[in-house]
Amino acid sequence: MKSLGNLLKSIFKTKTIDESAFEDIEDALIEGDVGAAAAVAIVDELRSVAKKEKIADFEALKEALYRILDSRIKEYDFKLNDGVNLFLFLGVNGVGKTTSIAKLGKYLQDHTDKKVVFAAGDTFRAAAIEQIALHGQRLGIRVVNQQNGSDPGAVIFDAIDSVKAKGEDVILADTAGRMHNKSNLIKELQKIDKIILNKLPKENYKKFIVIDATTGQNGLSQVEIFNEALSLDGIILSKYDSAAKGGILLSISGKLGIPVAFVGTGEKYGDFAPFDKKKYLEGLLATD
Ligand SMILES: Nc1nc2c(ncn2[C@@H]2O[C@H](COP(=O)(O)OP(=O)(O)O)[C@@H](O)[C@H]2O)c(=O)[nH]1
Ligand SMILES: [Mg+2]
Repeated sequence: MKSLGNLLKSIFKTKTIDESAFEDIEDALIEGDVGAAAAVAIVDELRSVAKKEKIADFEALKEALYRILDSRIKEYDFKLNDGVNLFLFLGVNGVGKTTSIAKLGKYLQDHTDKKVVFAAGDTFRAAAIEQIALHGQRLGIRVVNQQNGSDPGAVIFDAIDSVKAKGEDVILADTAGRMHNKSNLIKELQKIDKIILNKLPKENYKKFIVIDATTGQNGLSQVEIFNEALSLDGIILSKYDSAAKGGILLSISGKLGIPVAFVGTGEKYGDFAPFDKKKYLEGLLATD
């Protein structure tokens, strides 16, 4: 499979800057997982910039494209406030929520002096509670949990109370990505949201959605559903290793304006870093 950069390179090599070049750039963006709607909007903008700036060579056109992509995506400004901070992890089953919680826990251990606690809010499957408990054990992070099938809102409620009582700082709260049906899941999540808002100041509570970079345009509809129900604060892109094309961030961030917070690039705790827009865009447009 060709990267977006390589697709563009082959267009630039064989074409002059004309309408058919713009159409091919649009196709290349769609191929790179940017999504049809975003690709059309990006190329419309590119066309008008090229006209306005009288761009005549592909180097300048690529630079203009970079600027347009840059304006369509935002970095999340990760910071911790005084008092208890809670990050709620959302996303469909299997995208990498629990793994990302473990990675962010490790990241905070390495980069801050804050005390982190995991809340095992995915009570839908017994295995999910065991999985987060195991991460907690490995990392030396306290895990608040109840038995399988218990109310996830109650788990998070307990976590907030105990973290306040112990003077700890950060709660990373897991959720189930699946219920008996979608409207149940959304209702459950909205209940959790209310519980948290009753116990913490709004600015100390952030909602992160995890999306799997390998699922392509599906990611956009996942984010739309969760964002409508809960108004998301940030995106975590998982599995941005291997064959992932990554253009999905441009369709999500461009359409919904949600900033990107972290990127996961493997199964190890250290395969995780704050989203670096420059590095991401350079990677997206890189050629070999
Ligand atoms: N290669 C790779 N695998 C990942 C990454 N994040 C999660 N995974 C794997 O994806 C699978 C599902 O992850 P999990 O955290 O259980 O997903 P959840 O259902 O959303 O909690 C596991 O096998 C993880 O090891 C990543 O960044 N890269
Ligand atoms: Mg999980």
